[in-house]
Amino acid sequence: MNDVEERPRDETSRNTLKLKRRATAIGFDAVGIATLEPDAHAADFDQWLAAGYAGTMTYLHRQAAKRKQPRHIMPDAAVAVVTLTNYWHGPVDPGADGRVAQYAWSTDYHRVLSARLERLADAVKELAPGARTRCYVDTGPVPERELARRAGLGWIGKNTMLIDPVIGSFTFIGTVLTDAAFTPDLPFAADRCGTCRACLDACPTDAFVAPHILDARRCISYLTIESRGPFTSQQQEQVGEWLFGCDVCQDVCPWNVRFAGPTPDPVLAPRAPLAGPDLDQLQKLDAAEFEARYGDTPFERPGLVGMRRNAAAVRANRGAK
Ligand code: B12
Ligand code: SF4
Ligand code: SF4
Repeated sequence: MNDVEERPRDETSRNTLKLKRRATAIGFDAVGIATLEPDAHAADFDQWLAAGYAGTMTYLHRQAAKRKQPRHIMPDAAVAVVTLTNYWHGPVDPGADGRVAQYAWSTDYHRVLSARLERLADAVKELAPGARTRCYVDTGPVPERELARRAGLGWIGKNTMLIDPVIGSFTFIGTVLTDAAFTPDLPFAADRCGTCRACLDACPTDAFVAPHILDARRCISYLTIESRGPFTSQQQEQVGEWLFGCDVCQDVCPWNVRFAGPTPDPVLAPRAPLAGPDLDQLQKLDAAEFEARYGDTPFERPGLVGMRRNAAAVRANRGAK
């Protein structure tokens, strides 16, 4: 949690302190308050879209205006209450086949965090009766990393991740926009990447065009989760041993290597068939079996067809090895 005054003088500061304590009690690992002025990187975002780096994620084009002007997401919103939730489970065997990104080892985080954010929104309304709130996690036109940076929670690294200097980058970002008054935190101004470029050099597909700029079309996370249809032979090769998502540019980051600690959160505890699914079995599942096993997990996004495609690619790459 950010440093907070022990004896706040005015009601807004007192309420801010109370809200942050409630956030911690609900289970968030860090919380801060962000202002909603226009994004200083709006032009970079436009260039990113114009270069085609969003691939088939056309919703990013549709949401662009609101992302650049976060105040327009919710009329009358005064601030965003921004939270981080650590989901890291510890170091893994980097040579394993059929790897699954750690964020997907447990029940879909959208479900888990949406429920927690609603409880945080209730706390906002208790502290500021009549306040309006809107909760977002991943879905919605919210520039989540930028708001987290503004809320003082960390900096945006060369791998484009929001890095908290204490927790690292294996975190989910969740926000509550509200018209209630809370005291904003100081934005995280420092860039603590320094001369390091470990993430840029480690990316298996050279997906970083430059520091801070990711061509999503080359990113394994995009290929295995967001892209639809069969892989080209090049895409199949790019996927390597990754069945779902990719953690390479976070696994090598010194801020994770040195400081990240496994989450003790029981709700985020790994579920066995998610962390290391049997590829043969996955390819044989029918729609009903897939739904029963993975319906409440991140695998639901690519669905059975996408996961079968991914499993076939990993098996082919394994054979080629
Ligand atoms: C689209 C998307 C993706 C795409 C594109 C990723 C990307 N880097 O752009 C794909 C499918 C590839 C992806 C992958 C992953 N994602 Co994703 N994704 C998103 C989503 C929905 C939108 C991000 C977006 O707008 N990208 C476009 C770029 C241009 O915007 P941006 O990353 O926000 O960048 C801002 C700043 O970098 C700044 N900026 C621009 N230029 C510059 C230059 C400098 C010098 C600086 C300082 C800043 C800066 O302006 C941008 C706009 O405000 C967000 C949720 C959300 N609503 O924000 C989750 C989100 C970013 N993803 C998340 C996660 C967990 C992942 C994965 C780790 C999952 C995995 N293990 O496979 C990977 C990580 C890959 C990576 N290195 O980014 C988390 C990140 C949490 C964190 N601590 O940062 C988010 C926030 C979801 C969440 N609520 O938790 N993702
Ligand atoms: S998630 Fe993997 S493929 Fe995507 S940028 Fe990071 S290292 Fe590269
Ligand atoms: S690996 Fe190095 S350059 Fe990349 S985000 Fe981490 S500190 Fe920054």
